[in-house]
Amino acid sequence: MVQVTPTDVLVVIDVQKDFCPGGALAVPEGDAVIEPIHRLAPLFSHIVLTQDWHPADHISFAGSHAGAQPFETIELDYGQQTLWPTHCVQGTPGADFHPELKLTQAELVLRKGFRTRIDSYSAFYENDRTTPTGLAGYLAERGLTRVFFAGLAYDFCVGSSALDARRLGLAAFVVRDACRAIDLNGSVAGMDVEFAVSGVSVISTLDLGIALEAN
Ligand code: VGL
Ligand code: ZN
Repeated sequence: MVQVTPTDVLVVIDVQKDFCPGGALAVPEGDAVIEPIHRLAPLFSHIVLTQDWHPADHISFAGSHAGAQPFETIELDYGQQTLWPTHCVQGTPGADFHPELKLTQAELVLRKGFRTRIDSYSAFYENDRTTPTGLAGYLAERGLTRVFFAGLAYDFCVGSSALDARRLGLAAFVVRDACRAIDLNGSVAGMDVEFAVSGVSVISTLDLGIALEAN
């Protein structure tokens, strides 16, 4: 069992229409995270939402590179970058939070990936690994030191965020059954290993005392 305390924060990553079935970059069963997240939410005194928020000509879109296909990897000045279908374009319906997600108590909505030339999987640092989003400072100033993650996708934005939380010296918990994965070229297994190496705790809603229908 893990006991949630008042200085813990739940960070809900990218539960947006484009990452759910029918969306531009649909994660298998992406919308299935909503129910467990709604069950988790009342345990937390603080909730932060992230929103993937790209300009239409974003560098992570296959369409921004002549001859490139979605899910290919290319080399950019900051390293390897997977190319994605155009998704979560600023102000489009696909960038909206899933309409069934009801977390009006969330205290911060953090947008990321808004710089044309850098992608941002992590809620803390963009993919150049140096440009901060401001979330580390926000959590520090508010005295929030343990971060619980849920949402989409386990192997990209949830995973990168949890790893960065550890690098920042925060305790990081990923609520596995409140996440769904893309699973591209072994990315789930790779993330599992990185979590183990970095000290990210992978837990379930049951560890937080929640019995889901699906458990
Ligand atoms: C994500 C790929 C591209 C995510 C965002 O939220 O995991 N994945 N943009
Ligand atoms: Zn994105």
